[in-house]
Amino acid sequence: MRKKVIAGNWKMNKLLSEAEQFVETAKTKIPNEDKAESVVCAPFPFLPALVEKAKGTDLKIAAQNMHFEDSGAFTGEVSPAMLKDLGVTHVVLGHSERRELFAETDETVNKKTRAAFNHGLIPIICVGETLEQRENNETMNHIEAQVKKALEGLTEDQVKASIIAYEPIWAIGTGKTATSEQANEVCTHIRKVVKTAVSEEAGNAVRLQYGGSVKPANVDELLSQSDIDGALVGGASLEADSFVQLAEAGA
Ligand code: G2H
Repeated sequence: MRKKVIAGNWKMNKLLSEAEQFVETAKTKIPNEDKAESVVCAPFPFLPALVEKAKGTDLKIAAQNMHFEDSGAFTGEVSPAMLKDLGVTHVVLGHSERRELFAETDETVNKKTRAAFNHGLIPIICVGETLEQRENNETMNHIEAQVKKALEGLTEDQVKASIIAYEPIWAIGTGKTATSEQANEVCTHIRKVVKTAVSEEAGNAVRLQYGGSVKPANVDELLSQSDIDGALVGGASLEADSFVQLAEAGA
């Protein structure tokens, strides 16, 4: 059985005091780590304080991006070594907003994925198609290419430890959720791609999240699907009570 993983992606929201208040409220209410993993993906400036606040609890703190190099002349960037040093456990890579607005490519996502593992961080690798690609029946091919490139060069154990988030771009922050069948169909395909490209075992172990307008009202149905092992949640993760409800759905 794959353990469910619920990750709240705050994007560029909250101030430090609000972020700390959230963690204070959520940290004792989320399910036991043995039952489900609960992760908060916070903006960089909040990470040290949130890691400190969540210490000793089942809540894990993640970053929303990072650079692939260890250090160097990369003004404005944050390295995997810095994140690991802070106590961050996970990092979101290749979110569609980063691909669309900040020139993230399949190649940089692959470099970042490898760098994450080199520093003991678990990547949450985002893939997804545009509305145009869906309407042109290009979804499966597009997702397959994104997944294969993201995982290139990883060991089988690293692939097993990876989390891949399927986020159809047309469903992000739009209120339009993919139906649970649509979401599961793509997740089943991703698992098949991993089985073929890496191994049967890796395909069975890799955890697949759905993301795109997930909320307490639709999370149960999405999580009941055969190949959906969690959710990456934006808007509905901003309130602690809503995040806790989502996390409980994973338990
Ligand atoms: C998709 C998702 C979180 P939302 O971007 O990654 O956001 O749940 O607001 O659609």
